[in-house]
Order: sequence, then C-alpha cells, then structure tokens
Amino acid sequence: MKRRQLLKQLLQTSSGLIAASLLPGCQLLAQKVEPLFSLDLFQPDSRLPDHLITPLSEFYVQSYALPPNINIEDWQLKFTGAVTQPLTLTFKDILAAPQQNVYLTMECIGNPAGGNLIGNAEWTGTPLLPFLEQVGVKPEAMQFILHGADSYETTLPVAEVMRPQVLLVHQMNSAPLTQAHGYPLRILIPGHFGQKQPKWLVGIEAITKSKRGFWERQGWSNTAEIPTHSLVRQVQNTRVWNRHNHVSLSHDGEMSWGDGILIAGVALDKSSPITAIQVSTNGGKTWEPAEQNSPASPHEWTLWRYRWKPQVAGKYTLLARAVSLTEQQQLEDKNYKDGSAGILQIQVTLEA
Ligand SMILES: Nc1nc2c(c(=O)[nH]1)N[C@H]1C(S)=C(S)[C@@H](COP(=O)(O)O)O[C@H]1N2
Ligand SMILES: [Mo]
Repeated sequence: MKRRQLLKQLLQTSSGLIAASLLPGCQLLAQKVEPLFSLDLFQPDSRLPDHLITPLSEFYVQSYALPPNINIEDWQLKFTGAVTQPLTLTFKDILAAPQQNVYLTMECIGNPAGGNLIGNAEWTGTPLLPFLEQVGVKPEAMQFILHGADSYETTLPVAEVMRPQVLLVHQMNSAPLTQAHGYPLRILIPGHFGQKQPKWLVGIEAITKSKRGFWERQGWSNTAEIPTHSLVRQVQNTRVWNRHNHVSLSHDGEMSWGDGILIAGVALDKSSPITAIQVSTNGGKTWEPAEQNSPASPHEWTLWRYRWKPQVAGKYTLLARAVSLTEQQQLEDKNYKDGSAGILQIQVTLEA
C-alpha cells in the first residue's frame, strides 16, 4: 500500500485515534463543521454563554495504543508503593464516595497553534485526596506514577497530586466515559496538558525517586503546564482552525461583511483567570480588546468575541492573544515540546 493510501485509511478509522497517535498533532478529519458559536452573539443585547461544551463527536482522542476493554466487575484501582496502608478500590467504592461536577478543558500538549486537539467537558467524580490520606503517603515519597490499563504511565510530584482539585472521574457530560475517553475511570489533574491525565486508570503508585512517563521520556515537557493562550474558532459563521485559516466574505448578502464581522474564540491558562483577550486585524500592528466571559473555574476555557467593523475591502491578517495574571501570549512558540502557545494567523479576504 502506498503511504498516501495508508494515511487515508488510517484517517478514516472511526475513532481517529490511530491516526492521531501515529501522526502527532494531526487533525481528525472534520465531518460537517457547524459554527461553534451562535450567530445570535451578533445581536447587541446578547451575552456570551457561561459554558461551551464540545460534542463527543468532535472531542479529540489521543491514545498511544488501542483502548483496553475493561469489564467493570473486574476493574480495580490499586494504591501501592511508599504508602503505609495499600488500598484497592472497586468501581462501587468510587460511586459511594462524595461526587462533584467540574468543568475542565482538556488539551493535548501536541496541539499546534489553533489546532483541534482541545475540548471542554463537564466531568463527574470524586476527589482523590481522601483516599491518599487513608493510605498514608510516606514522607519519603517524591512522586506518584499514574498507571493506565494500557500500560501508559505518567508521573507528577506528590504535592501536585495531593491537591483537593484532583479528581477521579467516571462521567463526561453526564454520561459514563466512553471507551475512547477512559472507561471506567480517569484522573483529572487541573492545570496540566492531557498527557498528565491518564485514562483507564488502574494504579497510583508512590515512589521515592523521580521517574519520567511515556511521553516525557520522548522529550515532551515533564511539567506539561498549560501556558496562557487563545485560539480563534470562528469568523462570522465559519469555523477556523490551523488547517482551515482562510475566510472569504462578500460585501453583500446574508453573511456579508458590510454590517460587521463576528470573531469569536476560546482561551486557556494553567491556573489563573484570563484577564484580557486582544484582537488584531492588521497582523499585530495594533490590538483591540475583545469581550470575554469569566468562568468560575480557571480550568475551563474562557469564551470571547469581538465585533470587527472593517471599512474597506482587501486582505487582512487576524490574530488573537490572551493575557492572564502571570503571562502574555507571544506570537511564536519557544519550544513546541512544552506545548504550543503560538498564535495562529487567520487570513481574511473581504470582497468589494
Ligand atoms: N491510559 C492513557 N491515558 C492517556 C493517554 C494514553 O495514551 N493512555 N493519552 C494522554 C494524552 S497524550 C492526552 S492529550 C489525553 C487525551 O484525552 P482524550 O483522548 O480523552 O481527549 O489523554 C491522556 N491520557
Ligand atoms: Mo496529549
């Protein structure tokens, strides 16, 4: 088989996960792409929604191997290593613990500027901390290894995992996790890229020295903290992303540019609120403030919109950058293996 044919076949696999794992940063081929934001946002009296949930059909899947097939009756979560009292939990134990819902945006560290390896969901689960207190983490423990049933592993410092925000989750948008997204249980470690959040979680092991995980051994950031960054997702009624960043608008007609153009997107930071979104329609020469919502959790993406009122036809380069309490997004990526924080350039042609 020719390489092109092979790629085509891989891209057509239903879950897209083989494609995604063989070709880092590769986009799942879009079905019909609906606008992400409602054009009602164009009405002056409208407001940005509080949450924007990524439909399951569009939520990226990134798995280094095929997903394991897990029988819920056999599934166990084992706490081992440098702990005083090793513990084994069944799925019933997880459901019997206090439950909470959180909105959290998951993004792959391999997501290029403006890419689609990002999605937002409401997750349901229980905090990990009480279980760790129950097992008694020994003072000499330095890190935890988080083990997936597919033999995936990643590590984090003890203090990072022993935060009250760290959750064991079994539902995504009020439905059990699908097999591709980690059924029956995954861990959420807020502030970090997806690689630190194992799916099909089966083991939490305290270790007394440091170790690198699967992707970290291949040079990806060992801290994998999410930088301050913004992504343009829509120009008028057209979705935009890294592989679809040219938009042409006519002067007249229903979706013309004559009455102004809606630009909308999302922004994310590791742990602090997004304080400003700035939009440039001239390739970065000047910047204007966009309007944003203020999610209760800094781990859910911030939504923003900007009304552009161009006066003359022509070609424009559109950029959006995010500012948080700690950082301002830069134009170029410093090191893509730390996660992309670069800015995608959107080319907009306004016809006369
Ligand atoms: N067990 C396991 N967990 C995993 C992975 C994996 O391959 N195996 N991939 C990680 C990576 S790199 C990312 S970006 C997220 C993706 O989560 P999603 O597939 O639910 O979007 O899962 C993470 N958790
Ligand atoms: Mo990832």
